[in-house]
Amino acid sequence: MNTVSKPVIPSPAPRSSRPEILAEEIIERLTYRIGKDAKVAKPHDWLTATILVVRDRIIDKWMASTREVYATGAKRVYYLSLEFLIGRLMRDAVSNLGLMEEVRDALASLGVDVNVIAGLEPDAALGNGGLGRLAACFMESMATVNVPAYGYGIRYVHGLFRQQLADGWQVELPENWLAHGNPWEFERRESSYEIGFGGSVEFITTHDDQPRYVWKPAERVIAAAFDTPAVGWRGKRVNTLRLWSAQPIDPILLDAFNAGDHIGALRESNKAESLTRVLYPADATPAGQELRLRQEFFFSSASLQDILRRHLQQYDDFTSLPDKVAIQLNDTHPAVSVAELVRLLCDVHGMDFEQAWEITRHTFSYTNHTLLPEALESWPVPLFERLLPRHMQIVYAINAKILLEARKTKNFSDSEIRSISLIEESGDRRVRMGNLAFIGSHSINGVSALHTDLMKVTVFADLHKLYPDRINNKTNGITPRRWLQQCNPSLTGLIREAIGDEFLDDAEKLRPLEAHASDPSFQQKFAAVKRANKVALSNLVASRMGVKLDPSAMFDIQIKRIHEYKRQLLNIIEAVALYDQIRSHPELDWVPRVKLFAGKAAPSYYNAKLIIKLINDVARTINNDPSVRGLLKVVFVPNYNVSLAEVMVPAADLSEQISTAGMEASGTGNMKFGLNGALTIGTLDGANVEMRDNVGEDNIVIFGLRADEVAKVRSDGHNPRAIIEGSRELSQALSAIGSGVFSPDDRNRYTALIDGIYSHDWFMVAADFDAYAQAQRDVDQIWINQSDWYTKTINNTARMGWFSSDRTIRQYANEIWRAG
Ligand code: GFP
Repeated sequence: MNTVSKPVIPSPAPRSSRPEILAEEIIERLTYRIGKDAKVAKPHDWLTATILVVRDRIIDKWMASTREVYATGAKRVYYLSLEFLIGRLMRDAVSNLGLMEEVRDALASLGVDVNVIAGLEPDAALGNGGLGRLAACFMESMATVNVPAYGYGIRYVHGLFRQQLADGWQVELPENWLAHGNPWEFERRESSYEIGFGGSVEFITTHDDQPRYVWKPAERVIAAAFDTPAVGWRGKRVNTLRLWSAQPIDPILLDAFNAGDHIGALRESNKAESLTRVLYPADATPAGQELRLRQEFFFSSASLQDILRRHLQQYDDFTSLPDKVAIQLNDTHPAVSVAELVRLLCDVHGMDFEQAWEITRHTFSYTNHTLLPEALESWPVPLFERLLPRHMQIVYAINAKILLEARKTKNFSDSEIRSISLIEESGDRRVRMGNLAFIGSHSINGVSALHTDLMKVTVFADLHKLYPDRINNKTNGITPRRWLQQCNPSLTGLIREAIGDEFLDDAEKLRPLEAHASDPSFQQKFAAVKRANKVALSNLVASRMGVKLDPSAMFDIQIKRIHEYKRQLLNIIEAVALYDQIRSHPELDWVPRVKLFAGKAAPSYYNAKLIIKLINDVARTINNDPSVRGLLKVVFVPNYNVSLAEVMVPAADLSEQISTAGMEASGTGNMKFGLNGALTIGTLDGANVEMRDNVGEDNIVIFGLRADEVAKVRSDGHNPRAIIEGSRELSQALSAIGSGVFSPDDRNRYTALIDGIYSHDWFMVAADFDAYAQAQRDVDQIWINQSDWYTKTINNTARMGWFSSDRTIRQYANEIWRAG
């Protein structure tokens, strides 16, 4: 008998958060962890030391949250996303722990300004736009509403490129967020998995006479885990964001090295590491296709191996997987997971195909973020087959099963069969990842009511007919912690004064603010907060760009990825038309406006980059024209990222949400602006529709064709030339741009761009122009009556609570995951 009893390991003593204790600990970390004397410490050292102290206060809660799931057997949610657009973390963590004042005081006692060091934290820009930012908001909300969750993604060494402007053109520079190390993350060397590519598949019979397929990959890399804690509001729960980094199996080929081939000795190692080196931008060239598919498989396989390992450790077998595990596929990027889970269950764990397929389908759910056909991923069959030969077999096996079922049970016609097939047959044969994600999931959700309805009749019409119960809607949301409390502390303070603190825990409790919407003294305070935020943005613009803005002008802002369907072009053409009007009618009372733009264009997206150049060309002309008398300014603020959004959103008077109806799945910027007291000018697209329903028609300015009208115009045959000829303002603006008024150095620069509007106008710029211009003049009329303006904008803040991502996550948890 073993007489040695197990030692009782004590938990660390709870830590005090009194400022003097925090200050002591900061000095301690600075000295012993960073190895710096306080006398010579640089601001970055203070930042790291502070993060380490805050992090310790998170860890206790993190461990408790993890232990609790093991103890209770609660279901775990896994959010697989190729993108997490996190931004900075310190303010988020400190504020969610309720330690803002204590940390500020502790640092002040050491002569350090918290705002200065918080501003040094690099943005973790591991995403392109709304999709990645949604994943970051969801991580925070899952912890807030107490869902045991893991985010899984890639630890890109270089996040989204840094954007600079050179003579008004976008220039992409590498981003280096890890340059000073990353104090938030923990490397988990023990959690690493082998990931294979290429090679062949063998069919063997095991010693117990079981037939099995064995994939013999030609290449292997290691996926190593890096964990970052995700803290919920009031620090109640801490979840894990696990990001994978690729590492070589052999760091160096010593034989080659010793034979004098020093570069060749590192070739394998470089190849492995290049897998997770850069975030691959959306809409990029075919050249990067293979890398992108490799990234997708790499992180899917690593995540699934990790999920199965954890499940097996706790539950012994996989039949309980759908009861204990929910895996959400964020877009099609992780869709190869469907085939990978079947492979792992069958080939590695010996399950038969039918059972593996049932388990897979009940475990996955899929979120679609776009209806744009070009954005629905598909891979050339030869590429897929070469890189993932076993998965190709599984895709064919799934396809055979589903197509037979459709033919037999639903009598599907040939054309319906073609449209639900996992293999695209027209032109080059391709594997359709949208169909794979759909077929492999028990729930498929859109991200706004309109988008979900359109999914049913467009991209997934036939799959919806086959599985009518699977498509459902989960309208997006944003976390009010980052997008109100942290980015707009003055407004938060003002709201607390007016209606108390309940809204901090439940954003829908902002409603009582409605009672103050018409109160002149509250309006004055609201306006003062807005003005201070506009001054802050003006200071940023002055220091970065040397452009002076007048904070009493209307700040009219459009910030998001640059894309033709998002219609920055419509906005800038309207600015040109307004410029003409101001010059032709100096006698009228024009409302002074500053039109601000920010956003990045995918490096290979020529028209998007040209639109950036156009905005800058127009800005230069208008801003230097004395006859405008400062009534109109146009500014493109470079290097849009989460931190810049945190300054621009609170400073907006007018929010531009003007996509071609039917093309923006949801939008989430629209929600951020509304929450921070901006009026929206927008089309009935994406979540704008639900915003109108929530804030009321009087509190939003809607214009333009609706989604069904856009579809009709397109199918009936659109004649943009006739429309342009019928609109004096539009035709003048287009001919000014097209003929080189704004580009005297290259008169033909915009000819093709403008010709596109004349010839097909796919994005309905001409079709919507007059309605948009009229809506802008309506906005001016509201602005002139400032009391009316603030009634509307206060109502926006009051009624935006439903768009909290806490609500969205509760719906996912109750209706899809059945967890939490
Ligand atoms: C995409 C869609 C948006 C949607 C987000 C999140 O984001 O309409 O709001 O995903 O669901 F297009 P972007 O990359 O366009 O920002």
